Amino acid sequence: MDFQLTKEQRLVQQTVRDFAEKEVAPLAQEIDQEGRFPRETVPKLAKLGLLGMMTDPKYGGGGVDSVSYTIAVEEVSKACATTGVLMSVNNSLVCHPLEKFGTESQKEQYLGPVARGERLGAFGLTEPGAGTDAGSQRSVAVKEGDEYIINGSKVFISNAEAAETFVIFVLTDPTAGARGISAFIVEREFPGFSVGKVEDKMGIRGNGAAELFFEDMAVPADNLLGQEGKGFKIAMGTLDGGRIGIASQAVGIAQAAMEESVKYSQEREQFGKAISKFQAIQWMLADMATEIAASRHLVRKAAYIKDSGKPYSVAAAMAKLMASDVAVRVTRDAIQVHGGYGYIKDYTVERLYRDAKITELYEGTSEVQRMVIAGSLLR
Ligand code: COS
Repeated sequence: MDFQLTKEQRLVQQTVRDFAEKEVAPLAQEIDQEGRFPRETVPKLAKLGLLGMMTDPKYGGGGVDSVSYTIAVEEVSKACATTGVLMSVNNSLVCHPLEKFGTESQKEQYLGPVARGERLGAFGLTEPGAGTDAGSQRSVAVKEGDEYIINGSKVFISNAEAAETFVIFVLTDPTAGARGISAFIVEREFPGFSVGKVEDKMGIRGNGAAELFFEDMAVPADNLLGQEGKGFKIAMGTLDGGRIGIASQAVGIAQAAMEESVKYSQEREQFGKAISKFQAIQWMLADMATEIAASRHLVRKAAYIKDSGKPYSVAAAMAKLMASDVAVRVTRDAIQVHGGYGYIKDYTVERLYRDAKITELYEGTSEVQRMVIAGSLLR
């Protein structure tokens, strides 16, 4: 067992850290305040190869391991959690299923442009009545000749505001429940496809989460991803990797909150000395550091298992459960360290606290992660 990063992984860490500090962090506050999608960052992420990191270089990807990917998502999220999830969605929820389940021609037509960042990706699973109960889809595809006609809608779709290529999940057999779900690749330009209201959210305010509408949208039968009826499994398998991305995002948010707290506690004086001299503050910082390190280990372990080709659903669920819980606790304590100043929008920890909360909700709530973990114990 080796806990050291490899030379390549350290290089990814340093390169992405430098990039995030220079290009991502300066926009974070504005993106949050204006709820603005960071469109100008997309080509920069693409140039550095951060939008298709694990994709085979044959399709324009970076071909790096999943551990390197967790490091990159952590670094970008530390600078701006909105940009972190933009990246995680493109890599984990779009490039991954296109590469794993796509035909050669689908990979050439769709994976390449998404992995190279020429077209941004989004993942459409959630519906108003199908959140945790992802099997209860209502959107329907009916086959007519060499097309499927799709009607329905999606909600809370990250990246939707700017994305051009979508992996969506709809019923091809409404009588078969979750086993009647199929995955399709659709493009923003398809007639009958539209993007609705962009949500005004508590945190990750610039990720362009919006509704999708499909009104008699004709999709070529060739755009079926995987087999008919296998959509639920494709979605669940994809979310396993997505959860590693979100867990990495949570670690990045928590790390940022800890670093802000260390800095502030050494600058802020009360009772004639820096508040870092008080044990109450020191203990909070010590707990932050310990819990972040534990989360990071779970995240990298899940990525390591994924890279080794073994099942990683449970490891991913554990990593997300713990890292998101820690992110919420650490950011809350970071506000405590900052006192009243932490409650003011001028201070980064105020945003971090709001950004952290979503990590307990999307790509499976903490309760879902517990269902996956408990399910593995009680089989
Ligand atoms: N990978 C591949 N296949 C999986 C899988 C995974 N991780 N998890 C389940 N499956 C398969 C099962 O093997 C089963 O296949 P069969 O039909 O051949 O038996 C099928 O999917 C149904 O499995 P199961 O009965 O365990 O699924 P449930 O409906 O009980 O799943 C939970 C329950 C809650 C775990 C699941 O619906 C879930 O993860 N929901 C949250 C969804 C989510 O994260 N939404 C947020 C989206 S934000 S983009």
